[in-house]
Amino acid sequence: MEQRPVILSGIQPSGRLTIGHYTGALRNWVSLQQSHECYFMIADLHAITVRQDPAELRQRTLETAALFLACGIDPQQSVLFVQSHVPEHTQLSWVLACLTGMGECSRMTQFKEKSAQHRHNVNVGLFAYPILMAADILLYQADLVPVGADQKQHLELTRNLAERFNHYYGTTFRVPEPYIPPLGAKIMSLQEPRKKMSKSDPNENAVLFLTDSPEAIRRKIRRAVTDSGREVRYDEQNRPGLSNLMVLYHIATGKSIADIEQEFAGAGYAELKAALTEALIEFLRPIREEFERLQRDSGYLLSLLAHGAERARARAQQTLRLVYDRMGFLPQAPYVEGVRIAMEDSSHADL
Ligand code: ATP
Ligand code: LTN
Repeated sequence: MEQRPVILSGIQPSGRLTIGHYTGALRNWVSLQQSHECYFMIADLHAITVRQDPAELRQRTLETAALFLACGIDPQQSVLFVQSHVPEHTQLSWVLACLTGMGECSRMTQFKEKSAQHRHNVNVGLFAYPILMAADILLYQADLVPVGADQKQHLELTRNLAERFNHYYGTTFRVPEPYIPPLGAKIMSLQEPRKKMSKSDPNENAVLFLTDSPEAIRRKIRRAVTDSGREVRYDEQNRPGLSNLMVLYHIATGKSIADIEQEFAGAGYAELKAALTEALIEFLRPIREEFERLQRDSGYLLSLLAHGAERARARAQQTLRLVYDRMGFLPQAPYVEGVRIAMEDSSHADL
């Protein structure tokens, strides 16, 4: 059988997923899953780099799985799994940590931002976050990693670590390429359009969740901050608020930016907002309905994740074995009953 190129990507279950997760990640996962062998992961180990309530984390993990499916991930085609179910991720992460310079981690933008945001909990996990991410990717020998623009720097570190390992120990890892969509790689906050839309924003009106009701969508788009001016013309630099809404309209309708400009020629922001509201309501409705249906069937979700972990682990184990061998770790011989081991002979045997 022809080998398809491999994809790995992940999302943390650290909150409700937003339209940003859809455009930056999920939408591209769905469109690539037919032509690639895909591993889609719920990154729960990454989520604990900031404090999580245990009951909530458990619930969010299942919710995230339900949303992956509701957005169109097909479990017949793609492997869907939870990161902590595959212990090889943390094992490879340690090996890679021993190849990473302190400076490489401390210069990561996400680390700088998160350590400023969580000043009272700047932990070693937050610092080593991108090393675990590199392990996630390299374990699966991924060719392509579809992510939003904010993850580009982490992907560069991953590529450097793969090349470094290959250089010291012989070719072991595929060096992955990022896949960052040309439009929608960074959906901005509806309230502060120069800031990324983030699931942990305390201002609910700034964030469009994939599970928002029509009423919530109406309210949030009505209140969305736009820029001065009247004309509907895409200009990310000078009119980030308007441009963000145009990208959302593109996502919800499939229309190109040029067609959108033409559609609203002579009209103003109010018309765009009205059309966008209706388009988003219709676009998100089937996702929300499917999500609600799946939510009621946690047994199904759990068994799907168990099967996914088994399939993911089969691939991860192969890479880890190779890595351990290349590093010079002594292979563990099988224990055979009846063969005396040194300890039994020694005078300390019964200590
Ligand atoms: P946090 O919980 O710290 O806000 P996050 O939401 O950025 O984190 P993840 O949940 O792990 O982090 O994000 C998963 C994927 O979604 C990544 O590929 C990320 O780039 C993408 N993504 C997240 N927010 C956006 C956004 N506003 N626009 C585009 N892509 C996004
Ligand atoms: N750090 C990513 C989530 C993530 C990921 C990965 C993405 C964890 N492991 C592996 C791609 C590949 C983020 O978006 N915050």
